[in-house]
Amino acid sequence: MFKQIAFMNKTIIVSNRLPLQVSIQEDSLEISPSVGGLATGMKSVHTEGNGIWVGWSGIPEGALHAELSEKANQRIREEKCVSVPLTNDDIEEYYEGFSNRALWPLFHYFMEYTEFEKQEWEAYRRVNEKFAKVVLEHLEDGDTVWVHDYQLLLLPQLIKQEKPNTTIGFFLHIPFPSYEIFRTFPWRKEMLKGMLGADLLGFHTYDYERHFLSSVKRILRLDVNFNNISYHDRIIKVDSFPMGIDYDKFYRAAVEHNSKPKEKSELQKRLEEHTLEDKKLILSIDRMDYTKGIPNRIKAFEYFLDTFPEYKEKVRLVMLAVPSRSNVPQYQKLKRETDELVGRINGKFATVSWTPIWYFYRSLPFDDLIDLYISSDIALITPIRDGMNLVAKEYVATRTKGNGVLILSEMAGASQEMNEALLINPNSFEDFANSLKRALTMPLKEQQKRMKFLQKRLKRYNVEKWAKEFLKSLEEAKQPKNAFVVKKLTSAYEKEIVGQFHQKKKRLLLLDYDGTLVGFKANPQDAEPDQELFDLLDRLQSQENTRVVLISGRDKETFQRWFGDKEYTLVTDHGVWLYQDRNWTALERLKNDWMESIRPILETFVDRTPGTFIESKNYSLAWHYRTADPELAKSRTIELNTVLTSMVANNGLSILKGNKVIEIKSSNVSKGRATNQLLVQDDYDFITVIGDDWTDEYMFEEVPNWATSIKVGFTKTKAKYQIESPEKVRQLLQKFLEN
Ligand code: ADQ
Repeated sequence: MFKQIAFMNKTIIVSNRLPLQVSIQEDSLEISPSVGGLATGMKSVHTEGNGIWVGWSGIPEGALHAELSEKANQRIREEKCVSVPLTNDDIEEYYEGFSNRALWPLFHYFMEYTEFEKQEWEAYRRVNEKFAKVVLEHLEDGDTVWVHDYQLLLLPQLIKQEKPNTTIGFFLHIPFPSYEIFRTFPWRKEMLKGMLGADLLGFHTYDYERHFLSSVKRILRLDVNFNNISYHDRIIKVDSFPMGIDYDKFYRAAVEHNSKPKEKSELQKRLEEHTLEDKKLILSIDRMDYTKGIPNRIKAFEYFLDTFPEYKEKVRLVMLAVPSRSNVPQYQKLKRETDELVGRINGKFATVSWTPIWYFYRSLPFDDLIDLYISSDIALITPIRDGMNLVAKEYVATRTKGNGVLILSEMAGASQEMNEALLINPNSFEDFANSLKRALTMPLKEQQKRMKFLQKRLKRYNVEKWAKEFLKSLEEAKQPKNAFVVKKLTSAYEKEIVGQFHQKKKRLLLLDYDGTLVGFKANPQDAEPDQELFDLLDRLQSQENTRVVLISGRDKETFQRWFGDKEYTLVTDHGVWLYQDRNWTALERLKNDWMESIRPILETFVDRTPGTFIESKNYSLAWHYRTADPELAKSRTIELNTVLTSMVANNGLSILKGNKVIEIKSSNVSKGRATNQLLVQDDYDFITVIGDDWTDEYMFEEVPNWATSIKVGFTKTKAKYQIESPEKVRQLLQKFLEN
């Protein structure tokens, strides 16, 4: 039974490019699976059951005539792939434009390269919608979707809004920048909301995860609990999964190359000559990208040769750069700069028998790559910023004899788990030169010891394990075991409540004000009732046998000003005052002399916490922190709580933690006590109580079992039902008026 279900549900992988290479020669078509790290890692996920991969094939729409295009799609489908049709304009604006001229530089902290073009943003949205359309066409109930990378940040939400029950995972392969960088992005809210369509968001490192959560807290002002985000009625999990490589593949290839004499390629012959010359070989491999720090590395190598001239003619830097995004101007500039630098340094140091830098600007076949890895004494991987960096890991996997030294930039995600490498700050030439010297003189024993640790870790947490761990975590995110169950007010329940309202003869509506009938404002005085609300409440009150009660923590003066000429009953100051038949009476007799000792304490917190303020009411003091920095506010609330706890107990006071507010008031006042006093005034046969705050839980507790209690928001509650927002509350109340 279980097996059958597991087989029926599939996983849909989505990435910008399909894991295929399509090449067309005249009228013939060749499709071969690509061998990249992601394709390998996802292999078992992709081939299992009826899983599919959705992405762009690499061929723009209209590039092939109809017959060949159909043939290509057919072949793509045979590989269990589905292609998303993209036009040349799409590629230019969404991929080369927005993805690679806005997101890529911004997320890698290259602000000076970042271009925010509205038209490209719109293309990005449009193409994400194209991806969503294709995914939705293939999506069935119970399927899981795993979206990859920065080209598709809006996709999770686009899928979620159409199919809320789909389990969606998202993994970002590049860094997530700190809030200070991300906040400069003009469409930051839309972007975060797009990502939050996922149930699990994965990053390479804990730092990226932390940065993301910080932006979510500050920009969307959502509640974050450890690594869980509360968003509407969902809990979204965020975690780090450092991507690995196909370790065995690299290890095996290296063993083979070391043992079997084979026909030698040009490259291998050169490498062998080099070994005979007894020079140490330093290797660097990257995509030609400004994040990889190529010019910087060349300059640092020059600094090394200047500082330690004894290494002239003794070392050689083999630098392999794979052509990449060569249509984007910054990449063309980088290429020119690299060519010039290599020329200049070689010109400066070369002798008749030695050139310090061998530079290749091309992609190499896998076998040649392995040859390079195994022939190099040192790998010099020094990006300025890099999400992970798989080259560093591949180098380690090919060191089957345990020798070799990895010099790795601290700015690569990989450095977090590769402590045994020589980690450097790539911006420090001293650090560079000293580490190179250290690597060149490192005793074999030490090299082997370090390699052993690195290899052990990489072998265990390989790319397949990475994919499995992510999916396991996604499965858990789908059914959070310990999370409470949201009791959402469905339309069926709503109908039932409205039906009852019309049947019953003595009706009581107990309504909290802030956060229930009106949304929160930065300043409480701005949350005035609007005309629509007055009309709604007036009409409810004028229904026969209906009593509307507004019950709030607000002070009597404010409510008098807003509602003094209305027929509704008012309860203010959390239950101190009652306004009934246009008359105020005190429900509790209270002292407020304690305020003079508490106020100065709150003032010191206001001074030290920008964005917070004190609201003084007749019987309570409230410290509001809605607009403060969420992290600072969190630590201040803990601090304030500790300070106050020792003071309040002896004064008969209690501390209420509300929605972004801490309130100190007399212990024998509560909305619950006030509710009780109202309930005994009449023989009600219909009661509905609605509130959003922790203090409203006292009302939910006091009403009889048969009453309807509704909590606004999806946090834990004693109420019977939960509803999304004040807008939804108003819609419900409106239904009481419709026959
Ligand atoms: P990339 O920026 O592409 O990936 P990286 O992780 O180093 O960077 O992967 C490069 C891949 O290309 C390696 O697998 C390497 O073997 C291969 N390669 C490099 N030079 C080659 C050549 N000349 N010929 C053939 N193959 C070559 C993005 C992020 C990274 C993140 C990965 C995976 O920028 O930070 O590690 O995704 O999440």
